[in-house]
Amino acid sequence: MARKKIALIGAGMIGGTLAHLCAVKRLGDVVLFDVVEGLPQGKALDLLESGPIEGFDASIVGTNAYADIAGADVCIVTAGLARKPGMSRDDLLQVNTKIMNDVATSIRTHAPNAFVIVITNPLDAMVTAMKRITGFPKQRVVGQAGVLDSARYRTFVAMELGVSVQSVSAIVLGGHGDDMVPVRSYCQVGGVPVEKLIPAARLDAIEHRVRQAGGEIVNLLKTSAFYSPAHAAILMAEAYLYDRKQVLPCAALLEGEYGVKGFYVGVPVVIGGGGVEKVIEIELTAAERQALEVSVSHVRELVEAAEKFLPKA
Ligand code: TXD
Repeated sequence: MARKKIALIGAGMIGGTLAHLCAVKRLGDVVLFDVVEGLPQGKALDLLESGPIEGFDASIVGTNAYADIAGADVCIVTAGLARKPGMSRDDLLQVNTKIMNDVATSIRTHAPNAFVIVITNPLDAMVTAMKRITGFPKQRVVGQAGVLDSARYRTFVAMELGVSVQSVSAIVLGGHGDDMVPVRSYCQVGGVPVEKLIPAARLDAIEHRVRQAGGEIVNLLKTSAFYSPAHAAILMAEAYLYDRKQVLPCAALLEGEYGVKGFYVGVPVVIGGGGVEKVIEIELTAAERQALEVSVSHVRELVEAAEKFLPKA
């Protein structure tokens, strides 16, 4: 049985971390692509040389040639500019939409059967562009945001209560913007609704921090988060490669679910060998439903703004 092949498009902070995780988790052979010469080759060689120490023997290739991603089973896309302090996710729209157009065209040509996970910001517009340009079925194009955003929610609730993050489950819905929707009514600590354990005012503050969590890291690091987004995307890749049927919040193309048609929105989905196999619809409180509508309206504006940078459909 051939090893799985994982193509990482973008060899920056997240791309390099993804390659590292693929190697240590033995997910398969890795191709690390970037337009910058030397960057993917250097990271790939450095990682390859850690193989004898760590005990992995996957092929890890760094390249500037798209032909090397041929036949990839999974493509994880981080190509683009990262957000700098003071820059909104939306500022990145024009430049990253053009990059996504190139990347998607190349994936369509060289890896036509791949499961594609998009990470590049602004996420909702980038994943939409990827779907549009590749023309892949919706099951095979997904965006990573919700796994990370809900991990942040879990982290902050666990910190508040002094309990293990493993005891906290949470979902964040909507777009990957400042109006994402941490769903309080589904957040639980060891099966206990979080509202029974943390006063509403504190939960308001925690949820505000979740919505601003990307910016909090940017302010500290002067660039965006990379460990946690990489781990989140790897969890999604594993669910696909191992046919886990895992329920994860991801940006998925909605066709009527949650009253949304034709837009990528963060919702709980089942990821297995068929890709995004199912969208799970959950009942929301009136306030949560309204917050989701606001978030979706911003996704719509963002996607429409990106349209003008894409070739005509
Ligand atoms: O949860 C999420 N979805 C995110 C998304 C969380 C954090 C950061 N998120 C976004 O991911 C971030 O705003 C960026 O748009 C991407 C990648 O973040 P990263 O920190 O890895 O950015 P880097 O280090 O700048 O890496 C981007 C690489 C860099 O090496 C460029 O040379 C390369 O992308 N690049 C390209 N690669 C291939 N093809 C093209 N055209 C290209 N242009 C730039």
